[in-house]
Amino acid sequence: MVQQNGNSEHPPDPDYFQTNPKPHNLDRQITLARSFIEQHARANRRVALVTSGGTTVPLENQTVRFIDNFSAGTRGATSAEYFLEAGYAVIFLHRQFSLLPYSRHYSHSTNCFLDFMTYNDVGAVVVESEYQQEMAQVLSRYRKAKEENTLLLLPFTTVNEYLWLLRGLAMQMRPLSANGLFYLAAAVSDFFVPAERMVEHKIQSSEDFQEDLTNRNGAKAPAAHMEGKRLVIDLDPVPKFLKLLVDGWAPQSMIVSFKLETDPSLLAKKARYALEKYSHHLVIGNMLNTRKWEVLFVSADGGERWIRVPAARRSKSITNGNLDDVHLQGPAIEIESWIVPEVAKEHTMMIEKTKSKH
Ligand code: 9Z3
Repeated sequence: MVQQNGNSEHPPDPDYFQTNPKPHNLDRQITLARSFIEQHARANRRVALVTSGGTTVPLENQTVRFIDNFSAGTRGATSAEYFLEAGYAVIFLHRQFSLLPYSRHYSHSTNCFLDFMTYNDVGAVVVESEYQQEMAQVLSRYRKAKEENTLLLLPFTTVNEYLWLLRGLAMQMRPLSANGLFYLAAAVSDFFVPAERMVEHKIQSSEDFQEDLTNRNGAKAPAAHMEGKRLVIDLDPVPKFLKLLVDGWAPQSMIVSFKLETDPSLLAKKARYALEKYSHHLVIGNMLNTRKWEVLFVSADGGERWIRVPAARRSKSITNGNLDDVHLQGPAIEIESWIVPEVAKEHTMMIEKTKSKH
């Protein structure tokens, strides 16, 4: 249960962190983040925590099966690059093996790095001449981030790892005060299997090998079990971590969340609802099918506005080639190159406001 205490500066964490195990590498990840944040706090640099990719919900402790959340990590990885360009240091909290800043340009099945390579006259492997210029630009930005230590990559897989990391990182970001920004693009599970209802071993589909669930000595009913030939899954709701983040873990940072919908009639309503419920700064709404070229900004001041890349500037690869009759006018635009500067502008306003209060 989350205890309600509107006046408390740091509301107590819910039972969640008492009853769900701390990931084995959490301390190491938090230590890395601490020194990264200290470095950038000393330089008075803004730090963005960008979350990216989908969380999983394991059905077994020794996990063979799990439920996944949709996200390739494009939004997060692309946004992280634009935050770095805007002068932020970035903690990139991402689903392991999802897209990463910079390498994303050459890691997907549609842009496999091998397709950019060739042999030169003496048989050495080189980049094809037509890709040299673009790759040189990506490489120089990547190397700059490495040299200046402005990009920290931290992976998660399960929703449990994500929640522990988000909480731990938020606590570390407190000294940044208003210079901290949370940009929550990860697709986070709404339902999960709590540790106390997780089975240890692979669920057996064959009736001949199913576990006997009688006489469990008062242990709670497992969240996933077989009933004859049917697999029955009964999930708990994930605690409302955005509320905890806003009220308790990072009350002075700017917090931007994303809202993903598939029914267009719900998007604005649900985005506004989330903003009012959690009282953070900005919700960016997006539809599954159009997310790569349009998003809806819903702000705390009541404002609602769409950001749209016109058809003539959308990449064919993101529209599945559906733009054959549209005459491209200039290079394709990534929508994140418009989203991130807008977020940074709002962040500047928030920082100014905070300063004028002191
Ligand atoms: C998003 O809405 C992201 O923009 C996408 C990005 C997951 C659509 P891709 O990685 O996709 O580019 O393939 N993220 C937020 C999804 C989410 O779980 N939001 C929660 C909700 O809608 C609130 S935090 O309730």
